[in-house]
Amino acid sequence: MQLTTVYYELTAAEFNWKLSEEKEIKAWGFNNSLPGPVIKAKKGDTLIVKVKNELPEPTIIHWHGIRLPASMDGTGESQKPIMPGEEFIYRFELPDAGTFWYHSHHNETIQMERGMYGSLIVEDELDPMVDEERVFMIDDMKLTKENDFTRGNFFKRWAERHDGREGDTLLINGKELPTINVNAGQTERWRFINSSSARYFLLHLQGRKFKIIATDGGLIEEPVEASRILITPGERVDILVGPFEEDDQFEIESLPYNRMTFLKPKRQSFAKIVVGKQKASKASIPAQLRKITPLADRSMPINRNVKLSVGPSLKNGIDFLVNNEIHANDKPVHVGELQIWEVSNTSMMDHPFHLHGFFFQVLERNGVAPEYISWKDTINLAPKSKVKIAWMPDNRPGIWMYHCHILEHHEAGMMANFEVVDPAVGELHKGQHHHCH
Ligand SMILES: [Cu+2]
Repeated sequence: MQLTTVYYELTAAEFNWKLSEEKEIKAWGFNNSLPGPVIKAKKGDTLIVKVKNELPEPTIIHWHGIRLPASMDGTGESQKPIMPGEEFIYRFELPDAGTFWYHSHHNETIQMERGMYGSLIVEDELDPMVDEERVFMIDDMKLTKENDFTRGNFFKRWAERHDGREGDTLLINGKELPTINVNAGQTERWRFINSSSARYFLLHLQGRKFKIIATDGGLIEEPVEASRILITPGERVDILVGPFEEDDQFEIESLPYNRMTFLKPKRQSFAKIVVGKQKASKASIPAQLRKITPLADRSMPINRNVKLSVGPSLKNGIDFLVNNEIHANDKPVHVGELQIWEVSNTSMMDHPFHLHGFFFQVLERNGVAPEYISWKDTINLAPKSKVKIAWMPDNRPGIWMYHCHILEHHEAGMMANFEVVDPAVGELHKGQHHHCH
């Protein structure tokens, strides 16, 4: 396969965006589009993205799910914010195929709510042949009557900090309840990305069966038939749908999911699908999509505990904690040393745990092996639950992080930084330092 360099320019700015005929907002986003442009490349390509900041405040872009060098991860720990009027060039290889995304990682509760995200699709020769591919970025906005983002009084802000910000303006690809036309007789690949601040999206096609074929880190081993699947903030799921019958109509909806907040779970519609004329299919879906080698055995001992909790706080009323700290620093890990972590949630609400820069495999959830093996970077933790995960720190030393992907919880402290250390390089630095003196 020919490896190439793929170049994009993203300009972050404020612009007017129509969510529907009635609703227009002052969006913040990329290239005057919400979501930003779909970035497309092939596995193994080098991606170069020049980001220009024309917003009135600094920003940083995170490449969610990409196994890139720490210096390109786009967090406040790995780079200086891109100031208004400035540019930054991100450059990294794309080692994995799959459904990824980019989004602001600076003042996220404001910048992402206003639309600073887009998809990054990495294709592969292994991808099953389908008739059509679509990317669906799920979001919601909490807007005032004037269609702005004002946050409201102290109590509303407190509830938002506790629950995460959810609104009644439901979006697929930046549009409110769009109609999507498809053809009968076709097999399509739909790539779902949950880019909302806090909304749990329990995907349902009004009962129509679909096949799950990929998670955060690309294809799973075999298609898995389902009629619903939970996609939490940050997660991605690719499904195969169809073939549908001519004149069929249904909605892409989210079933009620109770994540134990003040907000009441509801069944909600995101888009309307209208099936048109029959078309011949060229789809070819192998029984085995790929092979995934297990990283670890279920019985291997845990070498780190990460506890997510919610506790009272004198200063903030309530704190969102990692190992009893807000904005925590966790111990370093060494390159090449297999990590077996137990992530537990001792709180009474759900949290989606996201690890930057590395994929993990779930070994157990509450002591039970998962239904199928997959690569993940974001995983939900229901109240009073735990997952045992395995991941391998490869040779990409630097400062990394993990956090709850409910943006308000992240902001309120449910995050930790940790260093990936290459012991050999560490030694080398010491030697050089000594030599200088
Ligand atoms: Cu959380």
